[in-house]
Amino acid sequence: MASIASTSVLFVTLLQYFLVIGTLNISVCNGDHGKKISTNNGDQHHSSPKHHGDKIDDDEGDDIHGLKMKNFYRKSCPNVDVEKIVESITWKNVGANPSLGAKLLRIHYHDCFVRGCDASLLLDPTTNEATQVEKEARPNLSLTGYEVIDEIKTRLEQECPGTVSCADIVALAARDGVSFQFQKQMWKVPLGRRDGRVSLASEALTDLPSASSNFTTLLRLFSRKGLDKVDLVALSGAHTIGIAHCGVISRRLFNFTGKGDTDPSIEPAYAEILKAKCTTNNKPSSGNIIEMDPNSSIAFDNHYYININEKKGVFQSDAALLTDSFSATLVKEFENGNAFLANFAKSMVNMGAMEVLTREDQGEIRKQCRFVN
Ligand code: HEM
Ligand SMILES: *[C@@H]1O[C@H](CO)[C@@H](O)[C@H](O)[C@H]1NC(C)=O
Ligand SMILES: *[C@@H]1O[C@H](CO)[C@@H](O)[C@H](O)[C@H]1NC(C)=O
Ligand SMILES: *[C@@H]1O[C@H](CO)[C@@H](O)[C@H](O)[C@H]1NC(C)=O
Ligand SMILES: CC(=O)N[C@H]1CO[C@H](CO)[C@@H](O)[C@@H]1O
Repeated sequence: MASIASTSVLFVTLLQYFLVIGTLNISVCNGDHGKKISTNNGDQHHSSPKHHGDKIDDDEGDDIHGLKMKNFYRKSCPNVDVEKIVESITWKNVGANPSLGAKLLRIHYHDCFVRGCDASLLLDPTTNEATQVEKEARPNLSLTGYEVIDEIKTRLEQECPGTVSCADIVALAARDGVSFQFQKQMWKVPLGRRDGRVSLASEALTDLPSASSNFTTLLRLFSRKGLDKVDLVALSGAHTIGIAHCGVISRRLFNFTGKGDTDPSIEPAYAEILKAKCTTNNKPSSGNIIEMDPNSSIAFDNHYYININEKKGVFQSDAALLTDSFSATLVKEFENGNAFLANFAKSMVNMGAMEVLTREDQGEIRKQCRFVN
């Protein structure tokens, strides 16, 4: 299994290489990092294909999937610093409630994996809807943080009505939520996403991996979206912040093979800590919560990888990163905080460009993030 997967990753990497050489101007799905990993902090410039036109125009940053690296809203929303507004509202909220950073990051991930980063996740169910929307899908029920997106949107509608998409706001707020603790932007967010008009719960169930996914399944679901093994390992590092509900791991802790047992791949003493936290009155209690990265669930750092190597990954999907040899090498590599942050930044740009709507004839700019126009 693993060797088929790595062969296909290599193949995709080679294919991209020839595309870039061939046309010099094609945006590739996942940057150029392929099997290389970056060790310099935060610099993702060398990862995006450069323009080779002879005109020099600062409106034209590097493009990725039709998104603009620079100045996307400069003409449509003149004299307004869109990014600054998103940042200040996000930082105000995250400053008051540090757990929101994780919520905003997870919203962006869920949005992007289902129909691309088009804010479809934000749509509320309407009364005459026959089918459920993404928000109602089981994996999404514990997402919150939508109010922060609404606050940003309301403010931007006052500044420049009908201009800044909810999908761009989600991508920026995810970056700014993570960036708050560093007090600087941890990566550049290419802009120009448009908002989708469709949201289906059924797609959230098929496109999002589950906490019990094995490596083959994780890689299959990431590859389908144009993300590779480096992206998978780097983005999983998002679990360095935030919480999980005990319900998600109760089988793993209390009934792994149906015989009242615990997943033997969890370090035994840590398994006891988790079981204690996930129990109330001597009974498994699925509503309890645990920190994903014990004692460090607010700090965006390399602890996730140290935990995994100590067999203290919370989900099977986290532990699974050790079951593929290349992935296991990366887990070791990302114990270095700078290597992690640099690769996380790149992979967030890749994830944020998945299946985006960018042409005028695609999607719309919503007036309210919870409803289509
Ligand atoms: C690799 C496959 C992934 C799986 C199977 C997975 C699964 C989960 C699950 C089950 C939870 C717990 C939700 C709860 O109980 O409330 C969670 C939380 C979280 N996930 Fe993931 N996730 C994955 C990848 C990602 C990615 C790529 C990101 C972002 C880049 C991300 C960001 C987060 C964050 C920040 C939280 C904490 C949310 C909070 O504190 O409320 N996850 N994830
Ligand atoms: C991974 O999980 C899938 C889906 O549950 C299953 O079909 C497959 O056999 C598993 N692969 C391995 C290597 O365990
Ligand atoms: C454990 O799993 C088995 C098999 O799925 C099931 O029959 C049993 O009821 C479960 N036990 C508990 C306590 O949930
Ligand atoms: C977290 O902190 C508590 C209290 O300081 C300590 O007892 C516990 O061992 C720590 N947990 C981990 C996993 O480091
Ligand atoms: C509140 C709630 O129902 N949360 C569910 C979210 O999804 C996970 C896994 O898909 C369930 O185990 C939770 O119970």
